[in-house]
Amino acid sequence: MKKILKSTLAIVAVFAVFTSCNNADKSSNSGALSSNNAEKVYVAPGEHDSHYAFISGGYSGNLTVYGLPSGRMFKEIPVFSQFPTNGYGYSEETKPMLETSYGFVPWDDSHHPDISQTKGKLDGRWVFINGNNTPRIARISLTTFETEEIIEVPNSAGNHSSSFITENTEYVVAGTRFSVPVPQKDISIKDYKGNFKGALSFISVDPEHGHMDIKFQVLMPGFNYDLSHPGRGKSHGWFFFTTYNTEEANSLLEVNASQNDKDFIAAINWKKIEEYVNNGGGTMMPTEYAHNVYDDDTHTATSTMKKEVRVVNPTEVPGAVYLIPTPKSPHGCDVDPSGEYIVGNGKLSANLTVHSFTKMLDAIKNEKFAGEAYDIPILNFEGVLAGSVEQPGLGPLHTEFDGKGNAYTTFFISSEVVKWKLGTWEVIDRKPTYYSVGHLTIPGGNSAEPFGKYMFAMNKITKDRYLPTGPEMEHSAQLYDISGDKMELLLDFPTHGEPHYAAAIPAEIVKNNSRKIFKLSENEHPKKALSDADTKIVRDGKNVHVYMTMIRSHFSPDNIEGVKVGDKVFFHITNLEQDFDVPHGFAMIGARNAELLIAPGQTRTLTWEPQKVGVWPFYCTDFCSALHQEMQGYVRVSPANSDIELSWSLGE
Ligand code: RUQ
Ligand code: CUA
Repeated sequence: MKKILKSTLAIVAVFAVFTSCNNADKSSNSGALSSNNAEKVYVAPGEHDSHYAFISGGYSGNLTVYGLPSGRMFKEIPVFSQFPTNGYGYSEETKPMLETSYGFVPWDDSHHPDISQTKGKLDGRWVFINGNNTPRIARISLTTFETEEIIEVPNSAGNHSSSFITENTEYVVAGTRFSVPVPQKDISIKDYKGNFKGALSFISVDPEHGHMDIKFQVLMPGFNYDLSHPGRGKSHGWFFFTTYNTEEANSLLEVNASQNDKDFIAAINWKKIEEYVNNGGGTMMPTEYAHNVYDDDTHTATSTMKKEVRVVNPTEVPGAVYLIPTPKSPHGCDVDPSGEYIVGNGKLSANLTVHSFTKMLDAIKNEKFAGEAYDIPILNFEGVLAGSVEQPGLGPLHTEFDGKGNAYTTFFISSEVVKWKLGTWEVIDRKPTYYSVGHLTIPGGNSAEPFGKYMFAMNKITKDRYLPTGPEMEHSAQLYDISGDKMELLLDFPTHGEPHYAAAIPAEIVKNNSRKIFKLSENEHPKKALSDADTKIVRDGKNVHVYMTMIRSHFSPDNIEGVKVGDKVFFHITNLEQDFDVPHGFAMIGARNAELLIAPGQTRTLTWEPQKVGVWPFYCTDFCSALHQEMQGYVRVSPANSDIELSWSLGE
């Protein structure tokens, strides 16, 4: 115990030394970029970037869209968090997106975006991302750049080894970081060992519309499942998950989960389990999870509560689950483009361990086992080992690939990216990062066909890289040119929230499908108004429904009377514009809500409960024309007992 504490302290001390010397070193490492490098990131005014980067917003719960190589931020897409900027999670149409089995949950911690693939190549249709805290997986459309679907993941807690997709987007996979009692029950925390379970969920994706459905969950031993990646090419059909805390400790994990010399990578033959399940295998377990789907035609989301999920015990399907010993509390689990190499980034290990898929199959066939854990065979470490990169750095976290036989690994403690060669395991280059890098991304770097021109590192500590902004700084990414033998630092750019990972893709694959407007002729919102003739106000008890339109530069109607204190007013507003990039906003004084930002052709609803007698204005929040400041209206609010009838007008 003493010894373990000591080594943990030693690592902390090393970390401190490294960060401080980064500081002292700074002048020699920055500011000296050649003008050649500046040209490489210069995108002239009006020109477009060559790549999109979708960067997770971490504890913002959202996803941000950037351009590469400029590092310019284009958009924040709301996913798991309410977003007052456009009313996501505030409007009646989008509130159902944030429903869960715990009720309305307006926030999450988003981690790992992954772009859909066909035959192992990025196809640019959707981005998936996981909510870590209240386990959920979201699907975002890359035509509308809006969140279209969110599915909750039951029996999971700390949905971290997610959301990675198989090579034809057959499944998006979600694994639990925290093991928990399954099903949940009231037991002592001390009874963790042997009683808690780690659910690995395989969520099927409908190839046409992308709709998600939990096909099955594998109930694994109570380890922590940290990250995962699919097999590809020859290893398609398998999925790999790193584990730590194979000690199954339930307290002071920084010490107690660092005891085993090796933890495991769990190898799951999902094809085999899929077949078992298709033949009726597994057990339906009662549970509750929300499935929320947004419809582009009705412009409305619906939430359905599902009541059961199919679970599979690994011992039910012989030959489907194996454990590969991997030093030492591995974090990232990365598979190279060919599908042969599986990299286990052992956080506390001196060397970087790479497993061979071919040797794994051989070890399984010849039963080169080193024991078992909860009846799951443990493969012989040497029997599966492809090789290791000797002492490449301190604290490896994640690895990506350039498609030219090279791998790039981030080292948190020594704060650097190290380039090494697959097969020979030799280190080719290393470059410092400022500071303490977590994930890195190469466009397509976790697919069969990476686009190995750029790599960017996402750093956890920003410190002195930018002008200070008080005690808290935004995190910082650094873009490198990796087209040559040596990596070249090109650019620093700030990121939003804490980016845990990013998915990036050449712009051509996405940009031509990007939607410009929603057609009014296809608007199926039940409360739409497509012309002045459709506008009206309907009272239903204390509920008042306003069917309103907006177009440059007025609302119809813009004068409303007959609303009373104690009413609930629903403004159903349709934006009649059919031009690209002409949204209108809607804000109502005293609304305990947010604004609505309504895209051309879309209908949105804001709820307002007037509290005070008077005449109250509303207005458009988005400067939409020279007469934007004229885009306004009034609602007269009378006392609760008033007998003023509803009336409305425009231009009278
Ligand atoms: S984590 S810094 Cu959420 Cu992906 Cu590794
Ligand atoms: Cu519409 Cu400003």
